[in-house]
Amino acid sequence: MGLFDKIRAGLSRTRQSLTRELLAALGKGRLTEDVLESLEEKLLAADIGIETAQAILEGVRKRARGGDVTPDQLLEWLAEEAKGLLPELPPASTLARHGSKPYVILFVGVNGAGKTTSVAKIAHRLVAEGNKVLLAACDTFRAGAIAQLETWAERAGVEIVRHQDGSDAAAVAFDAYAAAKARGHDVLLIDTAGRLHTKDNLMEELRKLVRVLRKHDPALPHETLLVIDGNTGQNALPQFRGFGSVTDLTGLIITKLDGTAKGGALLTLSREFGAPVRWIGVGEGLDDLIPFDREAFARGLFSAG
Ligand SMILES: Nc1nc2c(ncn2[C@@H]2O[C@H](COP(=O)(O)OP(=O)(O)OP(=O)(O)O)[C@@H](O)[C@H]2O)c(=O)[nH]1
Ligand SMILES: [Mg+2]
Repeated sequence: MGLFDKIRAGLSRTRQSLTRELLAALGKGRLTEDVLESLEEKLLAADIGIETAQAILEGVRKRARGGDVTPDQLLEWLAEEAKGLLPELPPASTLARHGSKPYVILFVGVNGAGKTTSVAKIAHRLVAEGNKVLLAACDTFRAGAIAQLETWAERAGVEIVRHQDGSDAAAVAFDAYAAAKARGHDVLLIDTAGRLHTKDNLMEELRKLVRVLRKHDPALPHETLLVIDGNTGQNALPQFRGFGSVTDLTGLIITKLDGTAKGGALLTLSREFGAPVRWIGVGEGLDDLIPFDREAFARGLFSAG
C-alpha cells in the first residue's frame, strides 16, 4: 500500500462518518447560510475545533461565490482548505540526516499513548533507510516496560541500552548517548515512562532526564515528540501545555487514528498548538506509522468512499 492509501485506510472511520454527514447537510447543493451552519456542526462533530472549522468554511464560502456546489466539488474544496491550514514540512523520515550523530529523539506522553510502539515503528523505518539505530529503555518505572521495548528492538532489528527496573531513567539516557556515540549509531531513540502532565514529581523526573542528557551536548535532544492518543482529540491541549513546560516539543505523533472518528482533531492540534504533527499511527504493526503528509491527510479526511 502506498502512503496515500495507508493514510486513507487509517482515516476511514473519521472520513466515512464525516463525509456522510457533510453530504447530507449539503442537501440540494445550495450553500445557504443554513447549510454552511450545518456543515460547521458536522466539522465540529469530527472534533475539528471551532476556529479551524470556521476558517475552512470561510474558504469554501469564498470559492462558492453564492452559487451551487456538487458533492464532489464540496469535498475537493474542503480538502484544499484543510490542506492550506496545515504547515508544509520536509518529510519526517529524513529526520536522521541532519548532520548530528547520533541524532537524538525523545518520546514523551501520558500513559498508554503509544510511545513505545512508536519508538519501535520509527526504528524500523530508519533501519530500512539504512540507519544504525539504538534504543534507550528509559521507562524504568512500569514493570515490564524494559522487556516490552526489548521485544520491539528484536523485531525491528536494533540494539538497546537498558538498566534494571526501577533504576534512574536519566542515567540510562546518559549512558545510551555515550554508547551511541562510541558505537557509531546514527540515531538514538529514547523511550520514557508514561506520566500525567499534572504530576509534578514525574514531570520533574523528565526535566532531570533532559538536564542530564545535556551534559553531553546542550543541543540535546534534537527532537522531542509528544505522543498523543488520537482518541483524545482536542482534549490533548493540556497535555501539550504540561509537557511543553518541561521541554521544548518539536512535534507530535498522533496514534490510533485507525480506531477513532475524531481524526479531525489533528487539524486543530497542528494549527493551534504550534508544533507540527510529524507522524501518525494507523495500526499496531511496525509498518503502521506514517510520516505526516498534509495533502494525503486532507484528502484522506475529505473524499468520497
Ligand atoms: N490500533 C492502534 N493501536 C496502537 C497504535 N499505537 C499504539 N497502539 C497500541 O496502544 C497500546 C499502548 O501502546 P504503547 O506503545 O505500549 O504505549 P506507551 O505510551 O508506551 O504506554 P506506557 O509506556 O504504558 O505509558 C498498545 O496495545 C499498542 O499496540 C496505533 O497507531 N493504532
Ligand atoms: Mg511505553
